Amino acid sequence: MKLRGADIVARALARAGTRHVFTLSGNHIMPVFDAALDARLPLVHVRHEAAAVHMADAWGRLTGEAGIALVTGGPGHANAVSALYTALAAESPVVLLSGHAPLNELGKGAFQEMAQAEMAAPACKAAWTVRSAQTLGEDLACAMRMAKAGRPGPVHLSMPCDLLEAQVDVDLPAKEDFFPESMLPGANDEVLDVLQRARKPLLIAGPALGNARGRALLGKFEETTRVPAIVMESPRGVNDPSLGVLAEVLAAADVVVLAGKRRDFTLRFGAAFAKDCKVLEVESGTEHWIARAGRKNWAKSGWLTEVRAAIAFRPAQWKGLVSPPGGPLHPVEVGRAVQKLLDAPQAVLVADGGEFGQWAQATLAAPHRVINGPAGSIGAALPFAAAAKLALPGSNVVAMLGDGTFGFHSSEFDTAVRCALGYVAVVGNDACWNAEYQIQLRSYGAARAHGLDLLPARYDRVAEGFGAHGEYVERPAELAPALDRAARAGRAACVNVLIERLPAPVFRRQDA
Ligand SMILES: Cc1ncc(C[n+]2csc(CCOP(=O)(O)OP(=O)(O)O)c2C)c(N)n1
Repeated sequence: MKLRGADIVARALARAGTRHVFTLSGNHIMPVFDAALDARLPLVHVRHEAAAVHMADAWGRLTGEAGIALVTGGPGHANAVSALYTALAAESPVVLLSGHAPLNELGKGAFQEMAQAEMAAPACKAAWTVRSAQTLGEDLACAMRMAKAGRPGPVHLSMPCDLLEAQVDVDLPAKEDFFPESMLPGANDEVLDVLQRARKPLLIAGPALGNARGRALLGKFEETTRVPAIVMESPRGVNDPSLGVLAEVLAAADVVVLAGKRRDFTLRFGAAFAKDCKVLEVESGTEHWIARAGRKNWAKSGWLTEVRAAIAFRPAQWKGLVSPPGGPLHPVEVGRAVQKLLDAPQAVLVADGGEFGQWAQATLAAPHRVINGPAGSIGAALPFAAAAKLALPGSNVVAMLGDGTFGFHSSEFDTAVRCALGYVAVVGNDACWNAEYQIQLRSYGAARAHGLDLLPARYDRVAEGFGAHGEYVERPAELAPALDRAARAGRAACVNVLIERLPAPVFRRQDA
């Protein structure tokens, strides 16, 4: 069948079941925009290329499908690359498709010519440039398979625009070519034997099991074996406030299985465990050996209860904590009010930013969570929330973000309004890049803290300017009604809350 290269791309994406393409237009990819019409491929046009990748990332994490971002060559591609790092660290299946200068002009100074695959490679599982229109479909299928296979992650494909315009005689890949073969049982029962013999075993999973499906699997494993199963996906590692005082019990474990979890900085490269603790690293087949756990008998002990209590630990005084009536609000009080929106089926919590993001993770629980993840990169909250609303349209989606973080992708309120994506963004406004300010206070002292102030800006009005709903909260009594109005607004909303400039919590049980 004779097809234009761009039609191969659009039809192949449609055949793979792609529900949304997150994109920002540009010369090199306009043929794909054109081809998307006939292929009935829905495009979500965003305001910055990094937002397209962040949306594809959240889509990948929430649905397990490869999230597709489509951007133009050169500067558009360069803008997109920074966001790949977050997807890589979060082990999210993303395919970044970038337009590219034409092959027949390379080396001669073509418009926006750039070594794109080389630029993306450090933040990708694989990155390459398509060499022939004939292989466009195959290359795309391969990229989608690679993004999802094994430990998921981003894959980049640069598509020279002369190939997108070329007419070739080629068949599209078959539907099954876009999906990895089901994982073979990799590890064997050995891991289970070691766990069975341990007194204080732990299973620590990496971010790829941090989605609802992964957490359900781990919950079942924990129920069967009474081996505590924990996901670590925060840049604060064992000090992740959503894990309470886990650090205290971690040192008591005698066997730790790292299931697709790296022994990296988040575990202090292994120093988080006792010296004589046996650490097993299991890279593949995790789901299979977890599923086989039911075949064995498992002893009961108080260890699971002890670990669960450590994770659930929050300072007792938080319960009665109230902010001064005139404000600013304490982040715990913000969390308490926001939790009501998340106590709903399929609700999604997005947490991003410095200290406020950590407060959010310490105080809030939801069936789905999308956080900036081990990359520790701030800024993705609004694109994440938009993609979450596309993935789970009937759900409450709440994004908690710092005021500094708001600025990275504030124009995504335009995308949210245009695409009718009604999430609630709660901005913790302390007029500061507080996480870095806290570093200055700790490391250099108050007299040398400088350069990190922000204006106490009206982010709610910025959102209103894009047609979203805005709320401004100065006093504690205003918060609950503002959240309620925001949730009922029927469109994206920004609740701008003036908060105290506090360091994120790090728990010790003696604080109880
Ligand atoms: C892309 C990126 N740039 C810079 C940083 C460094 N950084 C981490 S937290 C933070 C401050 C965030 O400020 P804000 O969003 O206002 O949250 P707050 O800490 O004030 O609660 C900065 C600059 C980062 N992690 N990622």
